Amino acid sequence: MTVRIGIIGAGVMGADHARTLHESVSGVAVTAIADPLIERAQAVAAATGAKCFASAEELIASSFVDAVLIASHDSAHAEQVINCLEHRKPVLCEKPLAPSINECQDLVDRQRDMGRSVPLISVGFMRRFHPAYQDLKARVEDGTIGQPLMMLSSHRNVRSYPDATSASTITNSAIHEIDITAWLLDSAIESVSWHAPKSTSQDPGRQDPQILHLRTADGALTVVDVFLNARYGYDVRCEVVGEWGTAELARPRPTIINGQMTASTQYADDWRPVFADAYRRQSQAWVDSLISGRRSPLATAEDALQAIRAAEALVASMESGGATISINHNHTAATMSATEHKERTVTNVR
Ligand code: ISE
Repeated sequence: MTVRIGIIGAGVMGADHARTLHESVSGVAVTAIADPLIERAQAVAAATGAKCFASAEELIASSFVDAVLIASHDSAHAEQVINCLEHRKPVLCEKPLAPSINECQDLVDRQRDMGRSVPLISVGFMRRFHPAYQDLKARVEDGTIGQPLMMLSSHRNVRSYPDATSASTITNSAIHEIDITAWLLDSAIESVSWHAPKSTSQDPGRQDPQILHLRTADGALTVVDVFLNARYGYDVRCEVVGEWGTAELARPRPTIINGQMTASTQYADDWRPVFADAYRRQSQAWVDSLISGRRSPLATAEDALQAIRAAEALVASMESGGATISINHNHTAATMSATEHKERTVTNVR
């Protein structure tokens, strides 16, 4: 069986997903690409012979498409996922599922109301498929380092993408750290706080870097620095400190160059080479689940809702100058406006 996939968004990630699916994933054909910039869609479609659409709606409705991968702007995700649900088509949506609690809660509710035993929504928190993160999780679970006490993480990009804000640093980039913390420690994030060191002169429009504190239900604390204009290279670090040892991601050192009395290694320019294998394994796992009819092993809409709750709480902490904000995961945010949510959480300052 071949699953025919339509990709929405022919930007950096849409193009990357198309290449990965076409060249490295079995059981799949990329049959459609949609982008409002049709030349962009055509450029991505060239290698796969996919049909091009100028609108996401047409692609989702197309009889050439069995399942949809969404790699459009974060702000378009919710509407496009709803459209996939209406057409009963499985969808892998890039993170964040949507940039607000209300939208994510709405998607969770709509999917639940469909009453399907196999949910349609999967979310692209690809780090869960990165072999080194999986090994780290296994070490935490098998007790090698004892009870995890804290996690020290860094998320450093060479340069920020255009039109980003201090808040989207959290909802678009730090959301990876939020998801990986809860997944690795197998414990929901219960409270957060946001801190600002001196900001770089490279990006005057926003606070960069940012320091985030994420406290999980079992009391562990993750400290993350997110620095989107770090310039020196794409660099992701993670060390879990346990009661009698630590486990950390090895720093990427594919080659060592020796010369001029110096040994040096190179950094990637962005996340794609670093996580190429994770993207491939995630896509293969998704396609395999579609072929077998089993539940997708990817992050769920509920996982994405938990992550955006922590992200919104961090934005609220930012807006209140660094207060500690509690997160209530039992709360149905669908009934609250974003402002009400912010007010409610800010009053929960410890
Ligand atoms: C981007 O959207 C990603 O998903 C990357 O993994 C992340 O490193 C980057 O900061 C985000 O902007």
